[in-house]
Amino acid sequence: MAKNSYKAEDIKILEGLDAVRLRPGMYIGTTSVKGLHHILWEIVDNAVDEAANGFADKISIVLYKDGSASVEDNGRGIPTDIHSKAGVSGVQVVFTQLHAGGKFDNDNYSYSGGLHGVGASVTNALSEWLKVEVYKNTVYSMEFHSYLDKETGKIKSGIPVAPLKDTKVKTTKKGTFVRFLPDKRVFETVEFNADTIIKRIKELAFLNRGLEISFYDERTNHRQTFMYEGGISDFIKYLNAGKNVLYDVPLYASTVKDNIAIEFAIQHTDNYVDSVYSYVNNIPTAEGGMHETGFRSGLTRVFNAYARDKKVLKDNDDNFIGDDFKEGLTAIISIKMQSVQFEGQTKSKLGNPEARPAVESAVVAELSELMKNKRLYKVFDVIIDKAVNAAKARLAVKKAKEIARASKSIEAQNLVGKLSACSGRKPELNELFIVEGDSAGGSAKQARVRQYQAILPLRGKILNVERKKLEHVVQNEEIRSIISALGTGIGSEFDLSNLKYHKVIILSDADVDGGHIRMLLLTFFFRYMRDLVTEGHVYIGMPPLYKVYKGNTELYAYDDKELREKIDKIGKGYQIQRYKGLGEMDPSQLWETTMDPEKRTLMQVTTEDCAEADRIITLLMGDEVSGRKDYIFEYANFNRVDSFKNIKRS
Ligand code: 1YM
Repeated sequence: MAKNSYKAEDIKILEGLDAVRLRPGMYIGTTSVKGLHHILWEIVDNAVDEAANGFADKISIVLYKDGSASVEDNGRGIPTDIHSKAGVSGVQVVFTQLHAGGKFDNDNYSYSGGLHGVGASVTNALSEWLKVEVYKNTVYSMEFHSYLDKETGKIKSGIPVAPLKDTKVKTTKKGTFVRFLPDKRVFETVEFNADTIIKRIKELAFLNRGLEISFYDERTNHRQTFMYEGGISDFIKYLNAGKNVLYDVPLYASTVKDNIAIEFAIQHTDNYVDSVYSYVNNIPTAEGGMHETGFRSGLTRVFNAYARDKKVLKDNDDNFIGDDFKEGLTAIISIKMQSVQFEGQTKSKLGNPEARPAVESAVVAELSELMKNKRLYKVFDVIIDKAVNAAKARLAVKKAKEIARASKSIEAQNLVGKLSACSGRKPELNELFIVEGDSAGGSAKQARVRQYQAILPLRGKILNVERKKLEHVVQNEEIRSIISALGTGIGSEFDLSNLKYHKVIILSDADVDGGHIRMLLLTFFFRYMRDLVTEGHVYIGMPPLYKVYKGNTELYAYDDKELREKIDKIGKGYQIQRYKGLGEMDPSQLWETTMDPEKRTLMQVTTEDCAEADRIITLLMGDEVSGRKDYIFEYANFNRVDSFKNIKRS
């Protein structure tokens, strides 16, 4: 090429940097503190790339008191020879030509990291000055300045003070050192934030196993170094600190597939949500994309294969779905590839379609390999076990939705024929008595204060919802009338704000049958209207067991101990009536002993520990007969309300 054509190219280069000056937002997104850090990351990215390509293992970042920042690595050093096309040194091209990263037609320079891919020249364009040193036996050095062009009145930026110079000063160091002063005229603030920088270099250290990144803040004398021998496995351990992990060592693999470097690590916790973080060329992809999709389908495929192999899934069973493997999953998927396309709202979604099959097959291949390792059987068994439970929960939710739909149609049909509603319209004052038997129901109807007390008599025992298929639950007439009376709906459609009675009082006999009805109702409430219980709306009415009377004096006793006290109180010549059922009381007695807010005793049902309540209900009302027998022999007496674990007197 003729010499004068180099000059033309030089002019074009300078215009390039002026364009950056003119519209910095186009190149770094913003001139806020975020943009300020962006021009630091452009330099750091080049150093990290050098490390990712295997030529450097140390990077150090320094913030100076004068407001400048420097980055140094121990790699090959930016090329110092003259670039054939540009006719200037490689260093000069890198710092003065836009999009210079990787433009040396060099296949080794494969992973260009910068977010916008604009490279170090943007940092130069937006700095008052920038200094480079390259260490290759001797120290090479070059400086760039910005200055005010007096002729045009405009600022020229990134102008070489002199060509790259071999200072001939001998050095045993290798690598590149870059120091720059961000231009106050460009940025809203020129104060670097140490916390922001530390957070990012920690992430970079996790993502680049073995790379040592040190940080020194001259302004505060703060020094910190990050280096993770375990890379993203250490990242996982860090993310899972404080959670209950299901196995100690994260599963980890690293491979190359279709020219894409793929690395992933996973570990499960007893959490229910997943935390999957993905990266492309060390850039977080918060919106996911092709690599994440491939990762998830790879996991689903390989874990399903394992579950079949281990006969957890029988021939007729459906495969687990992707979501079944998500519960408690903490994972990092990090890939490095060329020609990255970012998409999405925040440009943080990987668009390259080729990443998907590459990652999927890499995950399948690598995990299949690990599955052959006997020492890891336990780990995979735990993962499959977790999926089994997740699948069960998923199917239960599906059924609950069906029920909820059915319960809506119940409310539509007016099934409250048996209900004697109250006249008051304030749910917080209203009480619903669910009463065992028609005769007690009749007494209660006569005794009640119509204004705020409603009565729902139950004819027989209600269905044991624990042992019936869920769709049968909503077909049971007693249950339908309860759902209809309360107005809340059930299951996933349950809405406490529609509750028509803030006290729901179960009134059953103080005998074995009465106790049983109580448990059946509580089981139903707990399974399908849990908040009704946890929010303290469910009560158990306490009819007395005895009446002690003499002349006009009548005293009631709720248990044998109280009976002796009342006998002592009333003195000689007393008579005792033992109530076998609510039906034996006349309306006025029922009012006085059980319904009158002034005199009655109610037990409020609470479930402070839902998981434990759930376990006990499963035990007491479930299909597993032997467990129930054991429990009943040990603790339970259905005739004592306090056999239900967390009952409080109120
Ligand atoms: C403190 C910042 O920029 N290090 C760095 C940059 C480069 C190289 C080495 C490098 C790359 C290649 C060959 C190659 C860059 N070179 C270029 C370009 N640290 C820092 N260290 N030799 C050296 O990729 O082929 C751009 S960055 F374009 F000149 F090759």
